[in-house]
Amino acid sequence: ELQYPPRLNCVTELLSSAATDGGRTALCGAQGDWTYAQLRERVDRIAHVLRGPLQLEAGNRVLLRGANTPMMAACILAVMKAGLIAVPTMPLLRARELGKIADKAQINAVLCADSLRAELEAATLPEAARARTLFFGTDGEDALEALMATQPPAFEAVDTAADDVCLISFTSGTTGIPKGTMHFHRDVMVICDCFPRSILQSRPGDIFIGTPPLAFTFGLGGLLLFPLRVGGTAVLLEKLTPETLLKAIETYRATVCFTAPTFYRQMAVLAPQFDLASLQKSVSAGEALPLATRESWRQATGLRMIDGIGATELLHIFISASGEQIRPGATGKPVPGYQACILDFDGNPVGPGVIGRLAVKGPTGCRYLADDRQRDYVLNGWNLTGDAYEMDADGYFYYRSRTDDMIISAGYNIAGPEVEDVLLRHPAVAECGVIGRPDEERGQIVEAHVVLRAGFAASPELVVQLQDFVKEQIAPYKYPRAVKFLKALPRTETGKLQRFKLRDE
Ligand code: 3SK
Repeated sequence: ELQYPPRLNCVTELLSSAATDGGRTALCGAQGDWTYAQLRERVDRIAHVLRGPLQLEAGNRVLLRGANTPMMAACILAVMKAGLIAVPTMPLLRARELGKIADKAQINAVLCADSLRAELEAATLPEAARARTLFFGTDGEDALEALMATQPPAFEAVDTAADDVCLISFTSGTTGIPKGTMHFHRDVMVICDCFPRSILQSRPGDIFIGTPPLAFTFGLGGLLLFPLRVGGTAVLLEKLTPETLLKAIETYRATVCFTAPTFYRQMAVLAPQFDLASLQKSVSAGEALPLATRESWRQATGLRMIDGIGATELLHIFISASGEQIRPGATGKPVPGYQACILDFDGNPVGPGVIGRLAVKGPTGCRYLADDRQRDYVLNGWNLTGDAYEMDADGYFYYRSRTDDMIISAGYNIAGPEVEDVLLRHPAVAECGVIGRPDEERGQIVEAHVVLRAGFAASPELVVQLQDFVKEQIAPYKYPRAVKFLKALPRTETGKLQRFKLRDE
């Protein structure tokens, strides 16, 4: 049972848990480790800066910019502890995109890593927020650290209601038009008490590591909130590659890894060069996990991947499975606390074996900030995630495609990810994205966009080989009639394939 008091500040809960004695390591970063006592003190000093020198008031919104570092984590927590609303933004966003978010979220202040200063300075921000902008990782006159040093080391958390907004998380989804999703203090606790307890079974000794940015709720949960909730340790590193992530797992003796299938695919190839004995759990989310990737990761590490589907709108993962419950090919079952079903396009539930729209209900849900798209996302209390799924008779959910990614070719329904999964098994294919291309004769044809592994070159012969390879393994009508070779696939910062960009080519 998830029950929280009506007055609740999530940061008080996360940082004062009995499990977190002050001497334990809370965060590790490239510049060193922070104990829980050090984290609490830094959070408190930042909270004082926000409410003192910056004169922010309860409910004000603070734009946050930074890569995954302990200081970025402390800023997010401080904003919430001070009764303000955190608006974390993806590090790679450009000035134009930042300006849109700042405007939509009506921000009142900014805390920004000095390394991201140039793009922030080029963005159009409300005047009052510009005047209340501080940078961290610098000793200039607008340095956050300098002001922190002048503030008291302890801050009493602002007495917030459980359903006060503490986070506005932006998602561009795969379409590119950003939406702000609002989350309460209670929602933060809910996600810490659902997936990590029932699926991950996190423990105080766990050391969490991974790639998703803290500005993406997948990363915020997996690499900050979940570790703190159990008194564990979070390793926050910037600019990780598959190779440096493997190295970091070895160095920090990480036990839990959060990243996306693209990373696991490349890590599986390199894994034998590293000592990964500490690793016990590997969580994949952010996009669909191809069976081929699940298998190669298991072969390389012996670990069964914990797949999951989440959404920025619902804050974190709501369908998943671990251990003996894992059924290869399926994402899993609703995480305890959530319900899921499949609806047809008229909104009626369909039974097992029928592909339809995934609908989810639970303790978190979509609340867009001033956005008409709320009407499309929530139907009779069910959140429509935009994914086409199928459920089996045992209640397992199988990803088929995004609802608008289903390819209909000569009357056949073809799920692009199924074709991608086959192509990924071909030795020449490193990455691929499959879309439907309009076609006069067939309505649509299957078109594959392929990134080749090193040592393979594009050729008409290879196209035929790939087509035959698909025809041998799945129904021949699913083979890609068109194959294009690319150097890289267009992806969002969170790793999701931007199929609309492939379609627009
Ligand atoms: O995109 C996802 O699948 C996801 C997973 C976990 C948390 C948040 C998101 C958006």
